[in-house]
Amino acid sequence: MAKAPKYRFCAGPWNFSEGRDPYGPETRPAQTFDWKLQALKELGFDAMMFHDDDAVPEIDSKSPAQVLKEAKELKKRLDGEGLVAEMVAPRLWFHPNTVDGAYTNNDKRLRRYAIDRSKQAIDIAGVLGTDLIVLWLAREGSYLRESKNARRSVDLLVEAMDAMLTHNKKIRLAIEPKPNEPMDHAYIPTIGHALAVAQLTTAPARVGALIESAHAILAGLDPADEIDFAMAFGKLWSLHLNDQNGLKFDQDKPFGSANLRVAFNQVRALERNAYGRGGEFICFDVHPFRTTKPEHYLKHLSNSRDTFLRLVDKARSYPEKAAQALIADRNYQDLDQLVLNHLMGS
Ligand code: XLS
Ligand code: MG
Repeated sequence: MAKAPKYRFCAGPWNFSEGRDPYGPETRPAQTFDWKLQALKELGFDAMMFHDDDAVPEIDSKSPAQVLKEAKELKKRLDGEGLVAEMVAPRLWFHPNTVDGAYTNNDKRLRRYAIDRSKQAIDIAGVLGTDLIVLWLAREGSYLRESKNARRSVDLLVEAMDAMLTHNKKIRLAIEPKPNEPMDHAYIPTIGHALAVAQLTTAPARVGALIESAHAILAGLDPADEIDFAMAFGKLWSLHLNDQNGLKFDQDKPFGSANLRVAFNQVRALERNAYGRGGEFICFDVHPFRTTKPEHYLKHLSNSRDTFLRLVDKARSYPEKAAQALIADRNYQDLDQLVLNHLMGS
């Protein structure tokens, strides 16, 4: 088993969310960007991940020159705090132009908006010093099957990615699949879909993936298998660890909160593939519970990291020999118990 380097941790400003859900308002005060930067410092995290408008608020109302100026100011602040920008993701699901999708919108003019905004996100990433662009394709899918042509949508996605890859020959695109929510069905629901689409672009080597645990679970898959699959192609460029209790709305629970064994297997997959060797970060895309009080604002992040690190110990102390003997004997009954005993600490 290749040894993974020391893990480095990352979170985004949206991970300090305020508790709003479709049925009720915020339950915690909004914190400023500076407060969030300090929080990551306090946690000892190494990086921040950004949507384009996390980096430059109200981006659509600003000139390209103003956007770059603000991105430069942000870069200075990050340098000052010793934090790096892990990625930039164009937020293509908020603006009225993206109501019916971004790259796969049926209206050509609105598709143009999505591509232009993505190019601007790439420029921001350049200023922030990261080559990683994350594409969570939130509204690329359908609410009703007949409203869009799924075959044409694949072409449109490839066209958009080609435009981005051409705009800057150094960037890498990491597709973050999610099978549903907000859409009924998304066009890129799994890592297999993401890597297949990568092959249709003009620069397949620069198109990879980001796995989010909850999204894989929502697709009915085991996130550990998704990690192994992506890493077999050398294509896991980022990771959003969290947890999800079954097939319902995206919960973004702390890592390991719903299923410790599934979390353990993700850590084992990361360890056996030496995730992080290429400089990749462990990002937690987790949210505080709605009930979380303001004084516990950082707990979902510190707890996720604690669980992650304890599971790294568990992965490294896993009784591999005993497990192999049980596998050779096809004694999966006792293999199952060996895993449970190991996780329970005996
Ligand atoms: C939402 C996604 C989102 C992305 C970044 O479900 O996880 O937070 O990670 O755009
Ligand atoms: Mg995510």
